[in-house]
Amino acid sequence: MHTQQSPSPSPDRRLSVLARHLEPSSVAVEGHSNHSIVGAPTSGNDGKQSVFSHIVRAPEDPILGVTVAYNKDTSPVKLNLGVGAYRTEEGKPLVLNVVRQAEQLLVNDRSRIKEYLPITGLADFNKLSAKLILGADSPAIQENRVTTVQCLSGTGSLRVGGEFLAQHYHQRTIYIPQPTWGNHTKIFALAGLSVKSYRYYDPATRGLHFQGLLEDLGSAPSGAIVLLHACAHNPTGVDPTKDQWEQIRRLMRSKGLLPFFDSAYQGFASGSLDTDAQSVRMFVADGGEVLVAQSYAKNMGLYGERVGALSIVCRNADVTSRVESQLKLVIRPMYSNPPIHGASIVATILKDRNLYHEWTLELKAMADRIIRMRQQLFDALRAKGTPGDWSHIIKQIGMFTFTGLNKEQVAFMTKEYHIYMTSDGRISMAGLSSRTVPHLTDAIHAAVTRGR
Ligand code: PGU
Repeated sequence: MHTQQSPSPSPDRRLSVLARHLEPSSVAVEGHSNHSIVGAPTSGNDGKQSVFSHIVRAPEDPILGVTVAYNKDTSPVKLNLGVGAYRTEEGKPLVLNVVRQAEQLLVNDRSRIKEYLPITGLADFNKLSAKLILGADSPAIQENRVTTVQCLSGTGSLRVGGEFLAQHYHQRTIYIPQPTWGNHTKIFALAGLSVKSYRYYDPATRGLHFQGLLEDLGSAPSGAIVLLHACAHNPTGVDPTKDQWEQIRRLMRSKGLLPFFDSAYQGFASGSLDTDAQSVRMFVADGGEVLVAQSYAKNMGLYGERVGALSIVCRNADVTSRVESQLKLVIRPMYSNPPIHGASIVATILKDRNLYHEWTLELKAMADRIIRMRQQLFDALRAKGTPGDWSHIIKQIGMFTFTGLNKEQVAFMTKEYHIYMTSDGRISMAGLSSRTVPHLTDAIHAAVTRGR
């Protein structure tokens, strides 16, 4: 056994230990006798079957699997409209200018260290994230009624919130919209909640099924949790109007339903951070309790940095601090504490007036490019005389258009035109550019006129 005083093994000895491990005839490990390991079911050289041989191959993820298939395609005209990730007019991923600037500041700051963050994450980041979604002058923040914990992007924030509710909330049923982002069902089911759905989208009108929504939430058991997309509903691109939000709020509060907002696209729907946070702020303004999961994947382009936050707005400061103490117990055995880099980027941008302003301009530019793509695709389909009413392309908002194309039409477009999208007919408008609109138009036209 090594003690702190003992010298580390010489390079030679480490090499010979490594060589012994790699040698097929020997599986002995220092300090262990050979026969305790030879013949164990996990040994690799005894001709026995793998202990995992019963495992069946899992299907690819319905969204991320689209990129896997796209990457395998060698066609020069291939187009990935699957994953919701922003691309420039040249079809390239974008690192925001403000993010580059913030990273430079962080690198230059020699006082920065790499110690563990607290379980709840970077304190500045948490405070600024709560302000971003709830509003700088939010009374809930001033009254210390909000606890915010830094989590692994939107997904991690939803999962931590789900685990917390499954452990501590009396009503373990969550209602999610039909349809919704595919991962919601799995996140909440695995967190230990029972997942039910409420009507949201009406394929006939390609709009909100408002009546169905009110009926389904109206008959949900008192206290049930309701997952709401704060803005830019994924995959439909259909959001309630302000009036409709107000009716939803009143119904939910009258029945004691607990709102859990998923805010993955703040700033992407309208181009304004405040406008896109309106739904959340309406629910917080009435003094009631709310959960919000925030993601910086899209609006700061920090996808792979995995930066997000879970905020829980409670009735009073005392409950809030007890809730936070329990959130720490949820997080600690999952991943101990969150990573420091991405949250530092966000905090640097949010606390600097100039960087913040520049961010809002870059965000608006991304949102505007998506809106231009909507108009261009709509115009191109009209010009081509493609059968159908395509006005939903310009009416829907956010990253996606829910085209109405069916599974077979999607498969046809992938096979014949190398255009990749999720099988529900959702296309990421952020993946489109003026250059690729004609190709997509041809494909949609061919798909809908096939067999006519
Ligand atoms: N919530 C919604 C509504 C989302 O659309 C997404 C991402 C998330 C949460 C999670 O995002 P984080 O990256 O964890 O912050 N949806 C995208 C990205 C791909 C995926 O499925 O994760 C999409 O294409 O639907």
